[in-house]
Amino acid sequence: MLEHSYYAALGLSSIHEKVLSGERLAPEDGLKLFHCPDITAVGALAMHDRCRRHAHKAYYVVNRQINYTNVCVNGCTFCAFRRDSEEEPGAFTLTIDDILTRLHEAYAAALHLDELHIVGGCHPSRRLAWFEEMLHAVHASKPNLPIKAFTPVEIAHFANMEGISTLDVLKRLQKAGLVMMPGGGAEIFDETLRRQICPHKADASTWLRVSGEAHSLGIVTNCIMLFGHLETLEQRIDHLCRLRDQQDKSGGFTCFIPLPFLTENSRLKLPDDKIGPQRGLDQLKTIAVSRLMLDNIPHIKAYWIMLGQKLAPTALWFGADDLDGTIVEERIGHMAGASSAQGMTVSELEHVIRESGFTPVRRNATFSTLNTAEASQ
Ligand code: V47
Repeated sequence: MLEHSYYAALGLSSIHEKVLSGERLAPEDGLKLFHCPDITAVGALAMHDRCRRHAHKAYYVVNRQINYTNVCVNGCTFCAFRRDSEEEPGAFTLTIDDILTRLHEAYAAALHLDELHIVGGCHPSRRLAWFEEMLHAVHASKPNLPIKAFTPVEIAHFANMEGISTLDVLKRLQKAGLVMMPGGGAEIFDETLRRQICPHKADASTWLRVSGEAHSLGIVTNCIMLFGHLETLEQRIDHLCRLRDQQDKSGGFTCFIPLPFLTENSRLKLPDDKIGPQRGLDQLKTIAVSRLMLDNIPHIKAYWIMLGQKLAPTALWFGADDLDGTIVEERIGHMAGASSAQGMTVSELEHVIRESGFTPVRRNATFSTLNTAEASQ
């Protein structure tokens, strides 16, 4: 940990003291950290916090992602994955058999999954009964496999389609086998910016309310922030503080995932000063500030698909403690130009974690740690 005098010279004296004593940072502290040009000073604070929680452990999960459709009514400007209708080139919608086939292929390839991650676009006609049937079918096929599915945005969409409450949707899906929800759709909470990049998507208060409802039922969830587009640093801090406030109330966020915006094939065009090689530093700093601001969320994920396979392990030194997983097939990032692989093997993940100076820890969807013998049952 760097010397107090070093932080004093950077004008970060009180932040340094707060981090050492475990005191909560104020929004202005987060902004100061963002404005600090010395990335190693910010990173060392985040590393201190991360080591206090997780020592030198770095988590990964043996998982498979499945996107059931990319047809979506929301029309978000940043999204290269979505198609507005079934007729548009590149549109796809899977059947339950397609999903089961992908699941069985994973096991046939000797991948003993500890998480099945299922999300999709907000399809205009697929009804809640189909999703219940799909969860039942997956659960019947692999009863011990934790299913992490549907963002708060999808839950709000199902509720609108059925004319029922989001709480009732959650109860029905939980009964059908849902144990955990991913954090997508949060994007950036600021209302003005949301009107620009995702005007038809569930709004910030709905996203937060649905997350809280899930927590009240015992469904743990994740949360994301999409950054590196048109947002200001103040809007990033506002986003983190809204998540922190929600977590104070409902307590069920397990992991925060800062997602850097990938620009290829996106209708959202960025000004030149927003794109460039400096984005790597901004991504590391955002991970570090997130670790320091979100004192009540246990895990910070460096999602290797979006960050890239070089920056994600580097982020373990900047406050992140999780790399996500084997994935197998990824579409949202790759349709937006991600240059990472489609998946990584367990030995690749463990190797990169070890080579980066950390101890690999295998976990399941809800972050229970597994020993290797238990994991491969
Ligand atoms: O909400 C869409 C993002 C998210 C782009 O909970 C983009 O464990 C970058 O939430 N560039 C969906 N990002 C993915 C997601 C996720 C992924 C992995 C793990 C978990 C988890 C959640 O993807 C969307 C949006 O923010 N996204 N387009 C893009 N062009």
